[in-house]
Amino acid sequence: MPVRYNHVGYVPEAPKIFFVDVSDFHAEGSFEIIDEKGSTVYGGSLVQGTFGYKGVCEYSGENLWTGDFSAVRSEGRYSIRVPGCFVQADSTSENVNSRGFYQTEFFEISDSWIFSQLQANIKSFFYQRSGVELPEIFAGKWARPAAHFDRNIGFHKMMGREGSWDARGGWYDAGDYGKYIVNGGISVGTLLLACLLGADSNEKISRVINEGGSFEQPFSLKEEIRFELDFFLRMQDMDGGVFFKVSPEHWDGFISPRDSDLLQKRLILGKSTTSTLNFAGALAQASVVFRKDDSAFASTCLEAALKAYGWALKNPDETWPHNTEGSGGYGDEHYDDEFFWARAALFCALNEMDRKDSVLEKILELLPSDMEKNPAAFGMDWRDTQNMGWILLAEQNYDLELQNRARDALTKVAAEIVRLQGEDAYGLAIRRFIWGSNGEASNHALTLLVVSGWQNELNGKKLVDCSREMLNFVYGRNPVNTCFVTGAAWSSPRNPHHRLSHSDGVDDPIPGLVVGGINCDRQDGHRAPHYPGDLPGLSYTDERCSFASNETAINWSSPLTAALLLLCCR
Ligand code: 9MR
Repeated sequence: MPVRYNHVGYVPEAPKIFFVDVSDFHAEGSFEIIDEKGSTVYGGSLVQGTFGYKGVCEYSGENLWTGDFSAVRSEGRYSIRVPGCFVQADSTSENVNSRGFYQTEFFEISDSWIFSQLQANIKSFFYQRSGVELPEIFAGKWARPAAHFDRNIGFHKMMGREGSWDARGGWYDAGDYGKYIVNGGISVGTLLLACLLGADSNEKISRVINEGGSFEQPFSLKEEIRFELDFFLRMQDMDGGVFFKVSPEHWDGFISPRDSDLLQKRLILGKSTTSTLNFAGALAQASVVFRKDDSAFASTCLEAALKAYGWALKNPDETWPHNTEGSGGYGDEHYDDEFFWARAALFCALNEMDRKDSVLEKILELLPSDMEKNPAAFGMDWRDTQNMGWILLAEQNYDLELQNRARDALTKVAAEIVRLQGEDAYGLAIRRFIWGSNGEASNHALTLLVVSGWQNELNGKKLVDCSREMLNFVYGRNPVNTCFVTGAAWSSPRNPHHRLSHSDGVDDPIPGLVVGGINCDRQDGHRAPHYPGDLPGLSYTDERCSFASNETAINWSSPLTAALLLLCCR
């Protein structure tokens, strides 16, 4: 199928760009926008190349031309028609009629789709809740009974520790039933950042952050975050260190949580510098976000964060549990970036609580060298967390020198993202598609949106527009013609590598989940997935076995949630 567009929609006042692959498709050079009644509302010409890119895309083999219908601003449902095609590769497509034009499925032009997607994303965290019942009134056909209580679980033998622990609650990490602090930390930290930045923007967003109770959004974003934080607090050991993960003894099959309970023991594994610092960073952020609503909870979070930080200072290189028998590794032996995040978050929290003590003094002393050691990146993930440090420092007002330095570094990063976007056929700043490329693209969008907040209007708008182009990729304008969010469009994944979706007896997968997407490393090759071609950009398949391209994960949903939320603040 030769037309590449956002399958969900475009926003009225934003640029609206699609691409046509002319390699096996002889476009005549024109296109039309058709409304739901079948009338042509706009006609335009295709222009060779995309953004700054001309020629054959090296990772997809496509020769893309651009159609721009930014002039269409009325809300409604539309499709794109490209006349004059002789389709070779796809001649059986129902979308190609006898007159030889290609017409896409319908998509929206509206202000509301971003908001609906935001709600769907937030709700996807609700669906990932472990240990609690999901009642039908909120979960609809995906209702499920409580399971995986994790109230009284033992420690893996590698820990040499007797007894049991209460590790209930929290979100499942991904398509598996593990609960991991490292990845939970960056995910909840990203959502907390969204709360921080969106706090005073507008009434609609304030409701998303503070009010739940509807089918669309059972819990406010803060309540959803708190569900994870309560689990985090349980994962802190007496000495301040934080356990690494809760894992089944062996990998679960595609069975329900209840069946998993019947078949498997669940265990606590490890206590590392990374898990303890991710905890410290996230909990310190939480103390700021929850201060006004619940000062007692905020203090609990801050005390727990300080205790964790203290443990990490004494144990600065405690490694991850090298065990992947029943859960993912999340192995990382580089700790500077986690220290930076934790210190930046604690710096903000201690100032916020007016605790100008010796810990704060010491942190202030160390932050400049943290900045030195951890240059700002395009985005953050479970392994490289320094951007959380940079963003938190850029957004605080307690130390203007640090603020300036952070803003300056991130502004340069944003300029580089924009420059690279101009060189890529699909407008991405990604130069190699790795595991979770949709998370990466969403993180790039998030960085641009954050930086746009302190630019003048013109520069700010440019960054916002660039961020939209990255989301266009996630929502369908990509070489595999797929909207990577479940339930969002006609092309959304039907068979994600997601145990909850495959064990609930419901045909439709749980909605609002982001799959990893194109991943040229194809680590699932031994499962024989049917990738549509050999080129790196074709490394995605909507098959359950493809854990390397079609698994969902909370750390890919969270930057998308944050980016959508910030777009709604505009
Ligand atoms: O997202 C993780 C990716 O960056 C790693 O390369 C990959 C292999 O270690 O693991 C991914 O995370 C998976 C985790 O290990 C287990 N739960 C599912 C996660 C998403 O695929």
